[in-house]
Amino acid sequence: MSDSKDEFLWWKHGVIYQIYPRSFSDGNANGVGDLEGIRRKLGYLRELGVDGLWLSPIFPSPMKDFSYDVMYYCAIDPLFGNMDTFDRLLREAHALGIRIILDLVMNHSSDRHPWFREALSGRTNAKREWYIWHPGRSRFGRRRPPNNWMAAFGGRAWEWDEKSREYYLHLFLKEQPDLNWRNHEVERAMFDQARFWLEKGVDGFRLDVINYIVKDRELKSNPYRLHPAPPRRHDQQHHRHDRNQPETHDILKRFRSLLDEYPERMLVGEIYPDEGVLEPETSASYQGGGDDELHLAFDFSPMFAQFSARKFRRLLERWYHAAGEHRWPSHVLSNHDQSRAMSRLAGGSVEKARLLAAMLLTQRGTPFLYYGEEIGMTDGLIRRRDIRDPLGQRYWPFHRGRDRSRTPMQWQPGPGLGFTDACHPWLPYSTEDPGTTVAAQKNEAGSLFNWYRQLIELRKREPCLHRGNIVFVDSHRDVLAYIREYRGRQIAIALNFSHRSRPLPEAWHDLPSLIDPPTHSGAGAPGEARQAGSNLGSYEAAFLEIAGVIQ
Ligand code: TEU
Repeated sequence: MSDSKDEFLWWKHGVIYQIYPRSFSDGNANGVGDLEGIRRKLGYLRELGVDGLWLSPIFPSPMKDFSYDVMYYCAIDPLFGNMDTFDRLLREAHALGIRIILDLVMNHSSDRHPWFREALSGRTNAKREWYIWHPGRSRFGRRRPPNNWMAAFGGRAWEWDEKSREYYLHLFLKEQPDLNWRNHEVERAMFDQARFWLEKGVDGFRLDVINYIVKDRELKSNPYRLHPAPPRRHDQQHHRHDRNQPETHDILKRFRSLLDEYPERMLVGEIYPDEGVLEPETSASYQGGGDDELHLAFDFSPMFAQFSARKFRRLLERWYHAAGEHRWPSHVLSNHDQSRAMSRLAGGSVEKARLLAAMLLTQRGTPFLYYGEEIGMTDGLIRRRDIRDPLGQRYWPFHRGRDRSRTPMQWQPGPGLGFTDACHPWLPYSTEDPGTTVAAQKNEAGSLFNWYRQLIELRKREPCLHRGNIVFVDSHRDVLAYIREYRGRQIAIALNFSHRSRPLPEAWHDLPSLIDPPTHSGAGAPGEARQAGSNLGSYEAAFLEIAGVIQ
């Protein structure tokens, strides 16, 4: 894949936007979002300025885990549309310069997938070894599972099949049996399915829990964590043997070769760490030497961070160090599994959300936005009877589940919020406040939506921001300060994480602002010195020009 100095490569220099299809836009008034709904919003996505869409799974599924339990990998669930709707969406997106990646769940299938049904039919069936089976161990005359592995969604990771008298492995629900990636037939079948989508023109894949796919050959038990994190027993273990096995890298190398047969396709991997643990080095390792495994890997450190300049500097520096020069970083603050950054980090404050957006969109590496982030959607308050997520159903009230970050997109004030014409959306709205809608924010110059649009536009316009180096600058403890540089052009960015006024780094006092109006405080037109001079206002983000022209 070519990457000449000036070429704008969508997945590297652009911005990617995650859509949870059930919740983005409902095209057929049944309360659940779909592909036709997404198609109708392509104009909006172009206006926002994103270059690629990642669609959470749209494959046929019994929906135990909302399409992360896949029944057929090469079809569309009727709830979302059909192959014609998909083809039309892809064609129209491409015509607008928007790429689409799909969410490939390679670790497990649904228990209703024909492969698993065959595997269940008996120990000698040809598909039996496509999954992971074990007769169990006997202890004091009682049958026990082969090891202590726990499922992420509750209980043991082993389910007893009475008919064939063996356990099968499932790291998530028992309806999501794990595929056996030590069996090359599985790899061949999965790669064929990936090829099906690549041939259609799909621009790549987000790979679900890709670091889980290979398990310890001897199925050794996991060690326990010294400080267990209740309530999930799953989190009380170090996941040493049920994920991150070295063979995964070989599989990814082969997958990358397949992708490279097609121009400008991309793989981004979900590298899930032990809950609450920061492991950017592990994420980066799945990018291999930079061009032979994943193009991008998620680092979830910001999901476990606090709103603090020092903490963000530390975790960003660690991520950049782990990635090195040869692997391209990526950045994400929210997704469909975690509390939204607007609630988790910003505590509902639009000012803080603006600061986080400024940070996200001026880093070195590909930014991922999560639908609704651009209008400041908060987590929904989900009542027990409205819980749809299996994690929440199992662990409520200790873990209220992931529905809170999957509530319908808020398009416009009024019934259905422009999301649906049905009486009831599949999940309640997080708010019906007219101000937190696309329609209201489009018309308001200083809105969060327009701030995102402005930042994305600036990032695209400035090679410094989408491809330059980054150097952090020592500053006040509440200020995150850094310089982006590309071929002699330099931009200084200072982010005040405090509600109090804080000093700018001294050398930057008289620099002209790059944006107009510069931000919600410290006004001044482009080319003029910021009026605030030496201080940053409350939660201010300053963009300053150090050196002008590209050499
Ligand atoms: O998520 C991986 C995963 O481990 C999380 O579900 C995690 O357990 C949860 O967020 C609690 O912290 C991926 C998908 O993103 C998720 O939606 C799927 O449910 C899961 O895999 C199974 O496919």
